[in-house]
Amino acid sequence: MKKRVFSGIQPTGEIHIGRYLGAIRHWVSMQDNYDSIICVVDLHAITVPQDPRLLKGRIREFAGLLLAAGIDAERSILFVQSHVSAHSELAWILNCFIPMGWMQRMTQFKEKSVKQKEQVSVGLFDYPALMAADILLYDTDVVPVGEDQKQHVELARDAAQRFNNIYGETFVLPEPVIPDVGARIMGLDDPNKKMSGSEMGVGHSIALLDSPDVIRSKIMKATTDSHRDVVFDESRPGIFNLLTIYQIITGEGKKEIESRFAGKGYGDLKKALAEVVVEVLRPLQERYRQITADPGHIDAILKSGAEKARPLAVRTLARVKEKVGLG
Ligand code: ATP
Ligand code: LTN
Repeated sequence: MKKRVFSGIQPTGEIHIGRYLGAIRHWVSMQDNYDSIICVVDLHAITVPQDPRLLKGRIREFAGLLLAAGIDAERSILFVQSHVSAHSELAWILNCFIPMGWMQRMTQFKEKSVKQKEQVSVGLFDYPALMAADILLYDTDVVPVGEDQKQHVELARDAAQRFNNIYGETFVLPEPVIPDVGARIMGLDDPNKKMSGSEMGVGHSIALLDSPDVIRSKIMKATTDSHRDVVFDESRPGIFNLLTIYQIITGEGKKEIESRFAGKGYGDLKKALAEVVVEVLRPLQERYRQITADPGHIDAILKSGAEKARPLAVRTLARVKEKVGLG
């Protein structure tokens, strides 16, 4: 039997190349060897304020981009979190087993709540419990995510273990899978900050639907430093980030890349990088146009995805309720 892989993406902001290189591209390649489930996590999106009209459109747009990036609805289950109510139900039950102390250690909450002060929602604090429910409902073995989500997957694993210790074998223990290269793509404008969809400054990120000219202009303006030589040096975060993106897309080794740019400057790297990014996104953008040409297509895929996910989730939820003595 194939192992189960589950991962999710929040339909907020734009899909940038950080999300693509750090996570989505791995979901696509894992479809061959794993039983794969990909979820557009709209309930997570509302942990911070959202415009309802934009949110609904984004859910479809994100699903379309995942399909265009290579998620195959025949081989993977692609669905929207709020279409399967078991996610909310299990999140509540898990809430009652996850100690406050564990949640208080979550670094993402600490970072995100600084900006919102007292207005921060209880949902944002509880975000990892809902994420644990997403993962545990499907007897997930592996969770491919970027570096920033590792702590959340570990909390899901700890929650599963705690529940199993109290009630006996109930949940499969999931493991995070973090890529060796590209687990944390940095902002082009500020290479000390993670490239983020909620960070909307012009020149911060490259969106999957950016035109070739926009991509070229953003990369040429990317923040670097005053050195000249093009080498992988982590103490020069700007150039290191550009080289990392180049490395992932071309699949070349570090030494090979350094010798390609020996005697050349940052400008040469930027020009070459812009072209490889344009070329990797070109077919994806073309597929996105085809997919969205039929307005009913994405909705039909999401409906069928929820129909496939629901019975799996309901079965786990029933097992949990039985153990806890509910109903
Ligand atoms: P944001 O910072 O925009 O709020 P996020 O990480 O919270 O982004 P998602 O879009 O849900 O939001 O992330 C989808 C996947 O992409 C996750 O596995 C996440 O770890 C990964 N990811 C997001 N940004 C990056 C990045 N800059 N580098 C590598 N992986 C990333
Ligand atoms: N919190 C994740 C999105 C997410 C997720 C999941 C990822 C929600 N539920 C379950 C993996 C498994 C993020 O990237 N911001």
